Amino acid sequence: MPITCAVYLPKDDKTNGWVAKLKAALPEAYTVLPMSDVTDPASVDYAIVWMPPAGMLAGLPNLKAIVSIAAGIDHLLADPQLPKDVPIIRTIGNDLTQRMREFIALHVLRMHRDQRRMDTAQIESRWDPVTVPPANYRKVGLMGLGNLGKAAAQTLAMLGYQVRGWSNSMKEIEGVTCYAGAEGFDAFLDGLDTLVCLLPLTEATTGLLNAGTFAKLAPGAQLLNAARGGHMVEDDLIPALESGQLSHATLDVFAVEPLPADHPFWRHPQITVTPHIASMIDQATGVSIIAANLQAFEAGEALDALCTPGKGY
Ligand code: NDP
Ligand code: OXD
Repeated sequence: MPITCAVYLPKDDKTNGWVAKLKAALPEAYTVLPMSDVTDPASVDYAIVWMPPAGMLAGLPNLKAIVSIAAGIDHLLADPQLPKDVPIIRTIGNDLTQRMREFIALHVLRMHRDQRRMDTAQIESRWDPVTVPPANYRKVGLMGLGNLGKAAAQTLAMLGYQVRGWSNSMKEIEGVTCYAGAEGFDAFLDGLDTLVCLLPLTEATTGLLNAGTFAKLAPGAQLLNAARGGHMVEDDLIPALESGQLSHATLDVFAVEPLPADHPFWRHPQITVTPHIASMIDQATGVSIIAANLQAFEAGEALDALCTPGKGY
């Protein structure tokens, strides 16, 4: 019996690219096809998907696992008809962690060193020297200490920042002061100069970046959200920037993506917008991770990428 893998991404050309590369990467025993070509839903063993429409996965009665073409699984859990007993395998790996390390280091440094001011001065041919304190004077806090948050925290610690981290369960990470749970949240936030969000989007983390949270940071603090748009109450951001509570925000993720052209974030001088590219997966990397995960799962091997049922991430 072939092992059938059906692939879905919202754009057909993307789906076809993933299908072609997965076919090339997997042994002959695997049949890979676009979800739109499935004629017998009962034959599908694995659904490999990004943002499937609600109900699509419920229509596949014999799934062995659902593969998220992303580290986040919120795009699956948003489906009220998601089959609850089918394991979910997320797509994580060293390349993706490395890309996130780079993105976080780049933008924490850019905000700390006031690079936007230099960029603006250059456009105006204006010599505008400014001095800022070095990293060891600055407190940076990472919300989320999973694959990505831990690596980002270690990178920032290496750069000399005073680093704090916050997670569900208490961690021990060299060079990082750790806090956990709702009871540790205020102490974690207290007086931070930069707040970085690398949490999964769950019921408990939705809207955590809000006016109340911003008020606990140092005046003029900086915000970096590279997790999900749903973590931030978007209406609270511009008032916090205009009151001086925040001095800059760098946002890679938004409530609505792509960010609509008339959204005020695009033109705000204290906001940097990037188009959800912090650790964007490329097909070659994604395919090699997914092909290895599928074969390990078929062989009954333990997988770091397997989500714990009911945990929500
Ligand atoms: P992990 O699942 O490895 O880590 C999640 C971390 O968040 C864990 O440390 C977990 O705590 C913590 N956490 C979860 N819920 C809470 C809570 N309620 N309170 C406090 N801490 C909590 O995720 P990754 O690091 O792999 O990825 C994080 C997110 O980053 C993804 O879910 C995705 O949304 C986003 N992402 C964004 C990308 C981009 O390009 N912008 C690219 C890739 C991912 P504990 O360790 O105790 O379980
Ligand atoms: C992810 C993402 O979750 O790219 O992997 O956002």
